[in-house]
Amino acid sequence: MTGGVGVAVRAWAGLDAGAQSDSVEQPKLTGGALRGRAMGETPAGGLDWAALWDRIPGEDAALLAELTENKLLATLRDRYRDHRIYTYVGDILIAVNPFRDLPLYSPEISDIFSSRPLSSLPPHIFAVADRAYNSLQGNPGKLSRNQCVVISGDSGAGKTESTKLLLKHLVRRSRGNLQLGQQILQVNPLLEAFGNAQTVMNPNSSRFGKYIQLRFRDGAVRGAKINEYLLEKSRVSHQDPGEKNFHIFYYMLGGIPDEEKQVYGLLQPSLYRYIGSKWEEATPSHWVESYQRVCNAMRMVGFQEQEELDLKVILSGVLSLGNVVFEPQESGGVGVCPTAMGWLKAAAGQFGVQEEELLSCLTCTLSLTRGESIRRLHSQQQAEDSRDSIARGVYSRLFGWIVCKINELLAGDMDMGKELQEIGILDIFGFENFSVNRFEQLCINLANEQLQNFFNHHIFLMEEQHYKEEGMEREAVPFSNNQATLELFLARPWGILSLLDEQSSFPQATDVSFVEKLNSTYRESPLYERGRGFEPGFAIHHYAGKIKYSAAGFLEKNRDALPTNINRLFISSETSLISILFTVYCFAASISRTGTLTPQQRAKVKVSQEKGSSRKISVGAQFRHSLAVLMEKMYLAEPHFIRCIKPNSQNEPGLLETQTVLNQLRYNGLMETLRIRRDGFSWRPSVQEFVARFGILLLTPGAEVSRESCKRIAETAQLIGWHCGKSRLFFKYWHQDQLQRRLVELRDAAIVIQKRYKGMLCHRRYRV
Ligand code: AOV
Ligand code: MG
Repeated sequence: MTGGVGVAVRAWAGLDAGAQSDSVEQPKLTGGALRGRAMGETPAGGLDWAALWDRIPGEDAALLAELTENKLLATLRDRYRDHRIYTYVGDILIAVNPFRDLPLYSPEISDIFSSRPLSSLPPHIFAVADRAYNSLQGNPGKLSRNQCVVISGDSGAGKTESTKLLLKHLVRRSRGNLQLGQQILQVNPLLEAFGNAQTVMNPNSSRFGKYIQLRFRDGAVRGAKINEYLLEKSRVSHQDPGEKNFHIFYYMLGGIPDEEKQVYGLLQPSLYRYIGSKWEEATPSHWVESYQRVCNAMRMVGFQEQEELDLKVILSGVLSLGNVVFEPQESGGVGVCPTAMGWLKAAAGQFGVQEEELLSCLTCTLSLTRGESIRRLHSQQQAEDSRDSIARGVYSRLFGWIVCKINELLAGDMDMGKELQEIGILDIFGFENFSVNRFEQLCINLANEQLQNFFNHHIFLMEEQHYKEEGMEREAVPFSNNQATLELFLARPWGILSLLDEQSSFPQATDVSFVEKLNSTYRESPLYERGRGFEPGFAIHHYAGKIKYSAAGFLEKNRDALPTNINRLFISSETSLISILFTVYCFAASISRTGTLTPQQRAKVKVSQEKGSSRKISVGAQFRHSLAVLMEKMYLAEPHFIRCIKPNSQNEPGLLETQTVLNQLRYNGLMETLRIRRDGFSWRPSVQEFVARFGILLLTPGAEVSRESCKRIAETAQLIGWHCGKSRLFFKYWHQDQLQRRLVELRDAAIVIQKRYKGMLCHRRYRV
């Protein structure tokens, strides 16, 4: 153990240094270090946990003497073996998933990262949060750049856990409105219950992406906002082998007492097709607890009693609807009818609509041509597709509504007109490669492609561009640029999403004609491969490897059409939440502000729905738009990167598979990052930004914004090896910590002087 920090950590975290002499092979912990997650596994090996705080070489891989892939891998492996899961590559944090609880995240440890120079502490996720927080603090009265933390990595690599840890530290660090801080942390069970599910890669996989914006004023959290992306709603009606539906269904079925189930019209779990055999495999004991946690979170978020009731009834309705199965009309009649009316009756009751009207939406399409109403009867397949699309539509609107309610709660006092500073945290679904990859995987992998591009832009391209602009001669570091792949997806009018939209707008187009269009358009592209033996399908060379996509269902999912008249039917539902959910569709903007609609808005929506005047945007186009908005926000912010690594594909603690990790290091471009972080200047503030933040070190009020001032500031902080460009300064990543340390020293000195001065005044007054 080196120095006072280790001792302090040992004491504050409740770690007993004498654990080695104890025959129990567990760390001795008090306080909150191990609280919170039930991993089922306890740390073993008679470890001296406090030694995790020793500073050892290798914690910044950019400083390794030998810069090879093997050396980086060996460093990560050695550190992982010793439970040192965090390693820096310059200012980028690599986090290798421990798949077990480690005593690294207690409030006391959080306080250490808030109060000590980060350069004196080992790599840690709290350090990243702290750096982002410090960078928000400009000179008093001046707003500094917004910050964003970008967390990337494969599915199950630890992004969502990392997000929670960042939030935990930031909330504690900012010491703003305590209640709001707690609420920010407590909404998570609600989000995860509705948005996460078990997949073959991760038992708690996020099936939506989120960008959490924490908003600050004067260093205190004043509000938060969650933006959600692309909930994988197809999971409601279909799950591949080894996968489950969204957690909430299991929590509800396992957690609601039998007598209460009647209120919602819930029956035996195994009866439901959308749950079906997945029920038997599962152990429902912890679902009772999870259900309670979700209910508590709903109350905390401020759901009215009626809303909570409606929500559960609607979820039950989704399950009932899933059981409506069709067969051809008896006695050779045309069209289809349900095999049994019971489930239809139940669903109609739960959705608060007339049974006949719901049936009509499922079994036929009504259209208005030249004032004449035309009725087209559905085939069995069409009726079942309509059923599933209604179930998915209801569920995804419910999820959107929950996020709106959460945002209402967390809005805090953000609307008081004053500008706020922001730290955004991006946690999206990780790169996915299943045995069958569908439209959802294409969107998820496109989002990851976009993130990789953002990373490349900041780490490689911007560095190069700044050197050029500022007249500095430096050799560019070659890296694998994925711009062409991104264009293959997003270019207009020939990118995959545009071609998908084009095909989706032709009523007679099919998934096969879509693939034919792709085959002919990308005949020459090295990034595209025709499907061989898995028609209709195709393969794309992503930055993380080649992925084969099955095109089955692409057009339908992109169109995302609900049966005609379902909007009208649901808007007039007696279950008021259903009515809200389908009204929101037209008034997304207003609802996100208020969570509900005024009677006038409702009436307006009803008219526009009846006229059929609401224009439908495809799922692909919506996703492209929300990605673009997100990227715009992120490009304006100062980024901090966390690369999560999955050490093995079995989610086992203590096991690091060389090839699995090596692949991730390769396609994340970490070797190139290492090189550029060693040789380059990763922090490149403008002269204005720099003087605004550190001018105070000159101890003269209103330091002049000039290169001269910058040089004096750097001298004061004794920085070595930095460069002064024409309008920008070029620093090594550690210089920022050095400067920050000087600021803290100055602040501490000022506090001491202030106290002495006050003491002198009191003393004098006493004497008078
Ligand atoms: P992901 O967010 O990257 O996957 P998660 O954050 O859900 O991955 O992590 C997967 C599992 O790894 C968690 O449920 C924990 O059991 C474990 N884990 C991750 N980080 C830690 C940590 N710091 N300490 C202890 N256990 C951890 V996905 O959402 O599937 O892309 O879509
Ligand atoms: Mg996740």
